[in-house]
Amino acid sequence: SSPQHFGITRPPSCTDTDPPKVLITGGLGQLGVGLAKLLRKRFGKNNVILSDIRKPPNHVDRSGPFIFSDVLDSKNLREIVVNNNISWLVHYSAVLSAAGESNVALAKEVNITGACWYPCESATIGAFGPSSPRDPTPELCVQRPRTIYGVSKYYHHRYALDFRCLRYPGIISADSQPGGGTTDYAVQIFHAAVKTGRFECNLRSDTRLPMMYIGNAGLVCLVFLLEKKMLFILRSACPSPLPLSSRPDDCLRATLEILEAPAESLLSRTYNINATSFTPRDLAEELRKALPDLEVTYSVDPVRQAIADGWPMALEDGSARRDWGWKHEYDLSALVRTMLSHIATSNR
Ligand code: AKB
Repeated sequence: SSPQHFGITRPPSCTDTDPPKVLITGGLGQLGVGLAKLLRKRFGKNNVILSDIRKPPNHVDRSGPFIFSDVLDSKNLREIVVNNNISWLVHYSAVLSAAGESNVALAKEVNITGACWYPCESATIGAFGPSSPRDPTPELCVQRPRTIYGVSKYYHHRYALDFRCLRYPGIISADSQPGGGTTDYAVQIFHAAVKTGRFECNLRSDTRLPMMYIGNAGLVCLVFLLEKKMLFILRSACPSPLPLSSRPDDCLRATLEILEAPAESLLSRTYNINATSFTPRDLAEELRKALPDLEVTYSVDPVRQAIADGWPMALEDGSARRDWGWKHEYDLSALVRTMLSHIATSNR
């Protein structure tokens, strides 16, 4: 099928005076709910529509509009864009890497056919393959991804879409769970560590992958401040300097920054972003500083291991730092302290 832009030909721009009307597809995955919350605060709750093919679970913020949208149904999408005067379209629908390998037909549909419409897309380390340099992986290099998930992220080069694309590392979130990915272990281990003190990891202990934190530590820290007894946790939970505002954390901030960057500063349309990079062993060691009895065993899933072995170990992100001032704030230790404090608060 040929690409269609639904009339969205202008890239997003922070010089626009009217707030954008935003549609987020695949909004109930790991990233969409947090992004909707952030964009609603910035542009008004009715200007950001979260969409998915599933019913939102109860914990999802219902303060703004939620609608059904199926990225495989171009007529449905066209109607949504036209009826709601959408000007920014953030495409988060995807079947993740390991799930994609077990259902290639579905991944092709969602990740390739479903991605051909978008002026603004997200991608991940899955866009690279074993023939790309892995440590660090530059912005411009041989890609040749081996998974169907990766092929689909590469496919946009075939279309002359005017869009902004971020290549995310594995994303670590406290309040949303990934599903069917290769980097999922790095979220699951936190919940298992707190709940049972044990975790069985499906990647080898020395598998190094790039990772990034998503969350809103500023708000959490403020909550802690109100409860004086939690002051100690506040101090150990936040990276320094303490983010005592509602400044969003790495992944959401990067997303907002690229969406709002002046078009003329973007020398590229596709950017790698990097934060930290670690192995399951590094993560377990860092977790043991807070939970010394944590036991981690390894039962390698050959599909996930083969995917991880062909992915970047770290991403080179000099262009994002140069063009729109990208700067990460969460290294491994800040990420672990913040995740643990989030999980502790939500379990109280
Ligand atoms: C996955 O593991 O498939 C995703 C990704 C890194 O793209 N989290």
